[in-house]
Amino acid sequence: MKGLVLRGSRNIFTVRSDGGDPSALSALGGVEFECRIKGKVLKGVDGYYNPLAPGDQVRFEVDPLHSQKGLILGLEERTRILTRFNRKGQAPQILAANVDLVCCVTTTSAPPFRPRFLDRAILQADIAGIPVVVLCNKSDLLETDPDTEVRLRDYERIGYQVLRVSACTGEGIDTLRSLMANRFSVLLGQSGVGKSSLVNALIPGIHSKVGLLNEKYDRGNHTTTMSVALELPGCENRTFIIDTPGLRHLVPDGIQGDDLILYLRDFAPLAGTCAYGLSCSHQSEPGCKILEAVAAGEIHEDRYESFLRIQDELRG
Ligand SMILES: Nc1nc2c(ncn2[C@@H]2O[C@H](COP(=O)(O)OP(=O)(O)OP(=O)(O)O)[C@@H](O)[C@H]2O)c(=O)[nH]1
Ligand SMILES: [Mg+2]
Ligand SMILES: [Zn+2]
Repeated sequence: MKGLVLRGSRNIFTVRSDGGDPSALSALGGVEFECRIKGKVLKGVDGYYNPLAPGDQVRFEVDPLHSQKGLILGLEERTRILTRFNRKGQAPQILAANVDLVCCVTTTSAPPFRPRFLDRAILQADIAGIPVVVLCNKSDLLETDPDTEVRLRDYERIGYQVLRVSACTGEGIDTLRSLMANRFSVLLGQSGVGKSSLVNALIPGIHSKVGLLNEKYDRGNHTTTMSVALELPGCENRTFIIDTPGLRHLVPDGIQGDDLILYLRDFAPLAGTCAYGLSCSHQSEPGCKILEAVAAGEIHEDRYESFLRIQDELRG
C-alpha cells in the first residue's frame, strides 16, 4: 500500500493510506497506521538527521496481527524538501517533504518581530525552491512598531507576498485558505507567533493545542512538540497544512557561504558585479556593489545585517 506520513516521533510514524476502497480500508482498522521502518533502515534517506517527515509518501504493509500497525518498506521520490541544518546532529533535518508553499509566520508584537528569523525562514524556502508567503499574524493587536511596518513593506518590495492575518478575529483567514487550497503548506515560525492558532482558525473543530506566552520573556512556550500534517477539508484536491514546533534558531541548509547572495532576492541581481567580483565578501571592499546598494537604500540595512550574520555562520 501507499500512504502519506502525517507525523513521526522517535521511530514510529503515522501513515495515512492513499485512496483505495474505503470499505476495504475500514476492514483493516481505519485509514491511519502506526508504522515502524522495516529492517530499521530506509533506502534514500542517508545523511539526514531524520529518515521521514510529514509530507513524505511511503510504501508500507499492514501488520497481519495488528490491523492498525504497519511496516514502512520504502520511500517514494520526494521533492521540495524543507530542511534546516541540525547542529546537534551535524546533519540536515527534514522539516517537511513535498511542500508546495512555505508560510513564514511572524508577528509585529507579542512576541516581538524578529527579522533575523524571518530572513532565515524565507531564505530556506528559496534555497529549496518552494514558493513562500509571509504571514503576519495577530493583526488584531494594535501596538505596531513603525520599523516593523517598514520591514514588512520591504519584503513586499523585494517580491514576497505579505498577508496580514488574525487567528483571533479571522482577518485574512479566507484568503489564506484559498491560497492553501489543493496544496501542501507548512507553517514555520518561532514559538508563540500563533501557528497552531492559525490551524484552528483554518480547520474548524481540529482543536490543536495552543499555548500561552511567557509573561516575563514575551515569547512562546514551545507548545507544539512534533510536526504534524493536518487535512484541510472542503478542497477539490488533497490539501494539507503542516504545523511545526516553534524553532529557536534556523541554520540554513543546502548552501555554501559564497553562494548566499544568489538566494537573497534583493542581493542576487548584484552577484558578480563588485570590483572584486565573486571573491568580494561585501564587508569593506572598495567598489562593492552590495555596500553601495545598502548606502543607497536599495537593500534595507537590516537585511544586510541578516546577510552578514548568516554569511558568518555559513563560513564559520
Ligand atoms: N491577539 C492574538 N493572539 C493570538 C493570535 N493567534 C494566536 N494568538 C495567541 O498566541 C499564543 C500562542 O499561540 P500558539 O498558536 O500556541 O503559537 P504557536 O506558534 O503554535 O507556538 P508553538 O507551538 O510553541 O511553536 C496563544 O496565547 C494564542 O491565543 C491572534 O491572531 N491574535
Ligand atoms: Mg503550536
Ligand atoms: Zn561586494
